[in-house]
Amino acid sequence: MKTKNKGFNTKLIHAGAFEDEFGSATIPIYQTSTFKFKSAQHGADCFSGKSDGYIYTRIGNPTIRAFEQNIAELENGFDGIATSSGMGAISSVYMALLSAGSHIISSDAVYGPARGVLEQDFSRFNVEASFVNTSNTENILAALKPNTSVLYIETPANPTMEITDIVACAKIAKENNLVLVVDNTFCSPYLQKPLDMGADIVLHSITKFINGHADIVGGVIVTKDSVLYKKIRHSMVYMGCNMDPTQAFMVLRGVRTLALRIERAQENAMKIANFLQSHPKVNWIKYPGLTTHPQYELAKTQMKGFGSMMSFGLKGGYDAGKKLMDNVHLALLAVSLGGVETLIQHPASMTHAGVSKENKLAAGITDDLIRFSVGIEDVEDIIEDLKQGLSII
Ligand code: LCS
Repeated sequence: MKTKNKGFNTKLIHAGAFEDEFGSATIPIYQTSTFKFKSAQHGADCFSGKSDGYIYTRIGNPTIRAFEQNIAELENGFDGIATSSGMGAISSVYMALLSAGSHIISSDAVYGPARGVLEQDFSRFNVEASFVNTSNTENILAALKPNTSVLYIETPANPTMEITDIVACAKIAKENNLVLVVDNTFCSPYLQKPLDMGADIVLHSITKFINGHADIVGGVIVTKDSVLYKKIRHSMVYMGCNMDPTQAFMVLRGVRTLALRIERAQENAMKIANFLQSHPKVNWIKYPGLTTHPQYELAKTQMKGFGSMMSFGLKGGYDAGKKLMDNVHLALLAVSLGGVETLIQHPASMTHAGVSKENKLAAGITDDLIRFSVGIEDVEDIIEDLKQGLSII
């Protein structure tokens, strides 16, 4: 069913719907590596593009295609490219857009490996990267070089919760002939639609909110047009960053409840943020829904809601944080985020351990920063868990 003019919840359920001869209500898992051609001519037509039949699962597969079409409609984009992981999506985009001698400007507080792959790997191919605090767009203008071709932002950023103005970035990108890429993992298209705000490419770790159940790793890219789509699909297919049909089936199941899960989690998050903000042992807290967040006004305009991610520091610094992490019993001490279960982790020693200490500090990833991903449990139980954990410190 085409759902282009339908509401978001209808799109969640019906976009990318699939018809088969049995009238299956859900999309079957086409767990096959290859597809039989009807004839030699049909095979040749599939390869030349005259026929749109499936060839080989790294190139395309009906279950994966259903997810790609679903997410493209959710993001109001041209088309989707599903990948093995969020890093598969990021690497495919970098590979498609960057060449020897080109320069990329990126938010300094991005998911650690999204920065690490530029610093440690693409640098070997003479790709230059500058990492700046993009929440102040003046820093982007100051970092521009004649060879800058890509502006890459993550908003809210992992784990600092810094928010970058997507509309302002789109204007800079347009004026300077840059491709604007937005990692929308922390929001999902339910809360933020970067393509509608002028971005060229949006990508996700679907491991997080889009799948939402902490049971698969995956990624996706949605482009605003066919030129970028073809370029990135080529990189994804040639580098072998494809999704597997079972991953696609799982995420199609997970995405149906995206709006319900996010509504519930962000309602919980607001209450937890208020609890932490007034707790005597909490030194600082960064949640976009609190007026104390430096970009609270911007969050209100570019996000439909404030989401369920937050970071905070305790008065006792890292040692107190460690004690809290060892003494919460409901929240799982685990990396990842955006699932139905509440998670707690320490970025400096975990997700961002690969970023140098100096770069971590410059990006605001302090040693005392604790990241909290609020789930959909009963909020009283999450607060009770934090309360007893904090009382031990
Ligand atoms: N983008 C963001 C904003 C992320 O948080 C992550 C993973 C990725 C991309 C990469 O996605 P993946 O390849 O893992 O699917 N973030 C993680 C985190 O904060 N903890 O564990 C993984």
